[in-house]
Formats: sequence, C-alpha cells, structure tokens
Amino acid sequence: MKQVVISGTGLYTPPLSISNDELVAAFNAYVALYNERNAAAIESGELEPLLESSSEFIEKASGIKSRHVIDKNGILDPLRMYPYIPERGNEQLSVQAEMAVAAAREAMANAGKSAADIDAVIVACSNMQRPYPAMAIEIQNALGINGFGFDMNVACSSATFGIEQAANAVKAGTARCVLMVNPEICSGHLEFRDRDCHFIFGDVCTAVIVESADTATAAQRFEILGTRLATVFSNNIRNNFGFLNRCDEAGVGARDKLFVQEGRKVFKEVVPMVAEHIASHLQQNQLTPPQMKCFWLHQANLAMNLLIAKRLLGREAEPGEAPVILDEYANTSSAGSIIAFHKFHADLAAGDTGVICSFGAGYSVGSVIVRKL
Ligand code: CO8
Repeated sequence: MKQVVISGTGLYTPPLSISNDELVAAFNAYVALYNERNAAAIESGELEPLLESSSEFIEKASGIKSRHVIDKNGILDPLRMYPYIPERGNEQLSVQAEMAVAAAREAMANAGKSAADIDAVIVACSNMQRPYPAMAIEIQNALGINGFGFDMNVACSSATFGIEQAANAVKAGTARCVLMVNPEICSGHLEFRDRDCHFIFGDVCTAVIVESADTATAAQRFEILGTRLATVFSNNIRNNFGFLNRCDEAGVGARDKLFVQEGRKVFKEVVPMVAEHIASHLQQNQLTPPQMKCFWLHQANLAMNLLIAKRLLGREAEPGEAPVILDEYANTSSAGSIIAFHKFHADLAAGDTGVICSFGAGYSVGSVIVRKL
C-alpha cells in the first residue's frame, strides 16, 4: 500500500478580532434597545425580556476569549448584529476562495510544492458561499492547478473527512498530491442576537497538503497511519438554511435558518462518542492513547477537550498533549483541529505519533492517526 503523508499546512487568520468584552458590550446594547422597544409587551407579559450576556460566563463555559472575524463593525453594531461582507462581481475572486488561496500558498510553501505538483483541490467546510461553480474549481484556477476540484461539507468534521478523501485519491493514484482547504466564515451563519451562542464562532481558513511519501521533500512530514470516519444522525446541531427556503415564505428569515444547537446535549453525547472513536481507532492500529504525543482535537469547548483527553489518557492531559487555540480563535468549525496541528507539530521528534480529530454536527467524527517521519 502506498505511503501517504501530510507534508504542509497553512493558516489564514483574518486581521480583525473581537474580544469577549467588545462582543458582550454590543450584545447588551442590543438587549437594552430590544427591551426598551418592547417595554409595553414585556410589561403585559406578552414577551419575555432579553437577558444580558457576560464575558465571565463565556470564558468559563467555553474557554473562548476572542475570535477573528472578516468584518467587525457589522457584528458590533447593535442595530445590525451581523457582518457586512460586500458582494463581489463574478470576475473577482470570491471571499472564501481568497482566504483559501492565502492559506494554500503557505501550505504549498511549507510542503515545497508548486501548482504543477498538485492534481486536485478539495474545499471541505461547513458553509459554502454559493452552490456552484464549486469554490474548489475557482481556487484551482486562481492557483494555476490542473486536474480536478470539488466542494464537500461534513460541518465541523469536514477537514478530517477531506484528508481521508485526499489520502484515498493519492493511494488510488488518481492524484499525486492534493490541496485540501477549510475556508470557514462562521460569522455569516451565527445569530449574534442569541446569547446562548453569540460567542461561539470565529472566521479562519486552514490548508493541508496530502501527497505520496515518494514525492514529499518537506522537513516536516507526517505519515498518515490511518483514517476513520463515523456519522450518527442528530438534530442537536442544525441549520435549515438552503435553496428550498424561498418555496415556503413563512420560514424565510426564521431562527432555524442560522446555526442552532442544544449545547448541553451535544456536550454529553459527543464526549463519550469521540473518546471511544479515538480509542478504538488506535486499537485497530495496534496503538494506545498513552503512546500518543499529541491529540489535535476539534476546538468547540475547552472543558469538552479536557474531558476527552482525560478519558483517553486516564489522567489530566499535560500542557501540549491536547493543545488549545480556542481562546484566540473560538470555534472555527472544521478548521479548529487543523489550526491546532498547524501551530503545534514542529516540536514532535521523528517517530512520534498523534491524532487529529474533529467532531460536530451530523453528528460526525473523524480521526487521522499520524507519525512524524
Ligand atoms: N451569558 C450569560 N449567561 C448565559 C449566556 C451568556 N452568553 N448564555 C447562556 N447563559 C445562561 C443560560 O441561559 C443558562 O441559564 P439557566 O441555568 O438559568 O438556564 C446558563 O447560562 C447555562 O447555560 P448552558 O447550559 O447553555 O451553558 P453550558 O455550560 O452548557 O455552555 C456551551 C454552553 C458553551 C454552548 C456548551 O454547552 C458547549 O460548548 N457545548 C458543546 C457544543 C458543541 O460542541 N457544539 C458543536 C457545534 S459546532 C459544529 O458542529 C459545527 C456546526 C457548523 C458550524 C456553524 C457555524 C455558525
């Protein structure tokens, strides 16, 4: 069987960032306006008043301190509460493609690959800014890559599912080298007027180069020892936005057309599912959790990651064993585990092993066991 490696990663971080205090100030200003406007209905019991958010709650419940975003002003305007991202003409590079090209260039430089070395582009993320043409084809064109490209969506698990598709293409010989990118503009589908979730997400893009070990020349190369994907249907994380919305006017703009979740249920159900998934994937490869140098986990909630690591290791994780980027980036959906891998892989020695693992809506779980060459 052909040996397949991850030979480069890249990260595009939007320059703008919103702290918890800034986000909460805007949210509380919106709450004051809403309660004032609806004072009579609230007084009569017809409407419930909105409750304020707090920075302390956010950091304690999630571990998030700030998030990077494409646009800050629109989100922080209490009269708007969503980003302003101007539409672009068809002749211009689209916003998600632009982020992807930036992340891809870094991944290609790290892998020592030019466009001519790459045969396929996969865009794997939670939300695509249009149904077609596929963003992957636009990115392919912008970078001058031949071959083929396609978009795929498995919500927060898109990147690990994308790595498996890339590895399979290399193994099957349909591509020598694959660029897999995760352009996430989570702020575009987050309800910033809902205090239960207004703090959760941020924007970012990650990129991964997957190729045959025979062609890899990068200093940092990680052999993919195995991938394992699993899905179990759940309505606990859902977004009903889609092309059929206009076919029933009653639902247009309703709350369910943006991200909604039962956070507590997700936490309780997903932690054991992920710990079991990783443990059995390792066992299948004659490996054990304590042998792993690092778990690069999906970044949704700090307590969730600490608990998953503890279940796997039978003790608290040491700093560096399950690195956290959630404090600066928040939940960036599919990009989270790849940001962690991108920032925290250089210190591993040849022969060290680790697991990249994502989990989220679907439910979906994907794990990629890697060994540094
Ligand atoms: N400020 C103050 N108080 C608050 C706030 C706030 N902002 N929000 C809620 N509260 C209150 C609640 O009303 C509740 O009050 P009460 O006890 O009186 O009812 C109390 O605080 C506790 O609320 P919760 O039980 O909701 O708090 P939790 O401790 O459960 O924390 C979390 C909430 C942080 C959401 C937590 O449950 C969590 O992180 N769960 C895991 C969720 C998860 O992993 N989700 C994955 C989703 S991501 C994914 O799969 C990708 C989807 C596609 C991307 C979409 C991009 C937009």
